[in-house]
Amino acid sequence: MDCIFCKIAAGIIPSKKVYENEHVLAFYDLDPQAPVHVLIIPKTHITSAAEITPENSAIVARIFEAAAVIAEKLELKDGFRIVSNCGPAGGQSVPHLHFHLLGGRDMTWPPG
Ligand code: DGP
Repeated sequence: MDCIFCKIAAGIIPSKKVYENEHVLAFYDLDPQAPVHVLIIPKTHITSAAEITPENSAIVARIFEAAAVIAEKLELKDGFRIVSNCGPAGGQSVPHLHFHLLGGRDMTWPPG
């Protein structure tokens, strides 16, 4: 298991958990880019959004269901942003599918 987020999902590397169910784990990002910066990951290894297929795409729905629960729990009443960086040009640094949930400040557009 040579994947940081697989190790976090397995509890081998500690994280500050926000939400967890059978399929999904959410924890605070080590390098927050907003007052609230949570990473939501599938517990099973999928490398990136580019690896989503009809066979594994249900996890994306589970992740967005978790995002709505987390946003409610963290009182992001004014809104939030969900981002998934994909591949080197997309700015992905950890090759395990993850969604950044950012909130607590006004977001800018376009992102850098
Ligand atoms: P990305 O660059 O989109 O692949 O996002 C990866 C994020 O993961 C980045 O914001 C920093 C965060 N990160 C990397 N390693 C760890 C870790 O060990 N623990 C936590 N909580 N976050 C991590």
